[in-house]
Amino acid sequence: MNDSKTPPSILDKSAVAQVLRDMGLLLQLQGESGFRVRAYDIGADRIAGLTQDLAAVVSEGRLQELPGIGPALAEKIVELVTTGRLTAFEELKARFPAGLLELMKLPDLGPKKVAVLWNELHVSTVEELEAACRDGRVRALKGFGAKSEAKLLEGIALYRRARGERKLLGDALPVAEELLARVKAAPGVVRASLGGSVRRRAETVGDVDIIASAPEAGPVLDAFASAPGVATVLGKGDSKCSVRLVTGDLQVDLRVLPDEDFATALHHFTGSKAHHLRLRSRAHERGLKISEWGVHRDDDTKLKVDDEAALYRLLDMQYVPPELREDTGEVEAALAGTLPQDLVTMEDLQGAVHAHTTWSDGRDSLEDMARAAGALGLKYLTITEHSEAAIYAGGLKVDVLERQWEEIDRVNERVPGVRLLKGIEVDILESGALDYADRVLERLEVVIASIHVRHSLDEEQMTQRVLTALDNPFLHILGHPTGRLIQSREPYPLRMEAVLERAAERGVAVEVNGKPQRLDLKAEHVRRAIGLGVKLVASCDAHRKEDLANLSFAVATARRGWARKSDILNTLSAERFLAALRARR
Ligand code: DGT
Ligand code: CA
Ligand code: CA
Ligand code: ZN
Repeated sequence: MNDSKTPPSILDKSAVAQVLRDMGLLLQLQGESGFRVRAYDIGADRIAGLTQDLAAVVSEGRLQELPGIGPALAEKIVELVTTGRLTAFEELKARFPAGLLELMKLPDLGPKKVAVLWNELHVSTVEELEAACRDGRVRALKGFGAKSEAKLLEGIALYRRARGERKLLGDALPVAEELLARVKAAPGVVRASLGGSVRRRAETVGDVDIIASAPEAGPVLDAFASAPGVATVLGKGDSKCSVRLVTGDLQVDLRVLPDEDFATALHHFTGSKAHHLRLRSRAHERGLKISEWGVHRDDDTKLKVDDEAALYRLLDMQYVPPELREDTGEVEAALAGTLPQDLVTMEDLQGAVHAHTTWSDGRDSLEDMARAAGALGLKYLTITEHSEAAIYAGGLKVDVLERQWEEIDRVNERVPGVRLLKGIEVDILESGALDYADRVLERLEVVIASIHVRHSLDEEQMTQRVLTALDNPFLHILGHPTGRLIQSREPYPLRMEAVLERAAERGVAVEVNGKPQRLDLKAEHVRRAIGLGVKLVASCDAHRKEDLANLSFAVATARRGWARKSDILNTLSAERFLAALRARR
């Protein structure tokens, strides 16, 4: 399939609201109060709470219909949405040290106190405040005391913990790609790429790394530092620049080098460190030295390395794709020549699995989902609503399900080129039985079974529950097998080995769910599943059109688990996909 998706805007609703709030804070720092300050706060609340699409409201000129938004504020919001920046905000920001805005976000600190800290102690960063509290310099100030020093230190710790949280790949990657596009368009840029954990498609990322080559770094760094969506420039040198974005509080590091150093720098800054360590000792054995600065012989002559493939050739090993560079056996395999070279790609997918529509808890209609799938170049989409027991998610009673089949037939006639397959995501009940009778299940083309409730069984009960479900002869695909939600819910206790063995035995496929919070199976389990001969599907778990893009995260996770095209059933045509599902043992 082709990968044509509309680029997300750098400034979403929450980012626009954030700029308005910051604007209010800076005005207060400047000594203003009253109506003008409040207008920004009210505006921020309105935008943050908007249920409609902000870009649409702006383009249709309907901003001023929102209560509390007058002409002056509307003009500023239009500027933000259409250009990604706000001149008035930039000008105001330039009057104060950059760190003051950040200080005002600490618990217990507002504009008044920050103004005192700045005027009296020249404290303008979190680090300087921390030092001032530790030295007991803050307690002497008017409006502060020994107690407030202790409280501020606590607040700093809290703030750092929240900030230190890693971001989901699904949140970071679209923003990273947008910035990468800006870097590529900067003056003189020859090559540019994402690096680091984002390029390796890790589940979560600490920060985003971008590597670019250009004859001169300065203009590229300038363009980057002033890109829309940049909240703070954290540091800028001759060849690198770090910024924090408005969206999601994300840090992005850019490095710019001469083009002859691009390949080795990209390789270095892609990591992982563990993978590098292994390569360095391999290089050492061959009289070579690999570092951030390139590949050198023992006598310090520098070797010409045009691209990453050339680097691996120098080490006399197979090329290792970024997603596999984690030192989990890829180095050994690449040395032995056994690393799979045909990992699954987005282009290999012919269909998308696991989609919900307005018939259960999805946002878009059957027809809209079909058209969106077609626009992505997909040939089929499996419609899998929730089953009856999933009352919380609008689960379908059997007569409603039958009516949906009629509607699917109509949509399939109306929308050429894409076939909706009739499926269900049936709940696995506590007993391991499925939520519909066999005589219902046998009439469906695609049966996914998932656990959605009763997560708190112990490992043995949970394992038995899933094994029982796998024994159902009408089940085709096991959905999000561990139930984890990254950073918010642990996987339920499950003997994965037993589950995967049973899936292999029964010929049940297992889902690689591409929803960024799930990524379930995870890469390690994908690899084990393949080892046991289990077939997989790359799924989007879509609840709206945009979620079809989740497929790319399913593919990334599958690749991280070393999956080839032949391991993923939805690389087949619709007919062959259905035949593969039916081939139960
Ligand atoms: P993250 O940002 O925590 O999700 O993970 P990475 O892998 O993106 O790490 P990051 O951003 O600190 O550094 C990017 C890459 O740069 C990293 O994957 C490997 C390389 N690198 C950074 N620091 C070191 C180091 O001290 N030693 C080595 N060998 N490589 C490093
Ligand atoms: Ca990084
Ligand atoms: Ca970094
Ligand atoms: Zn679902």
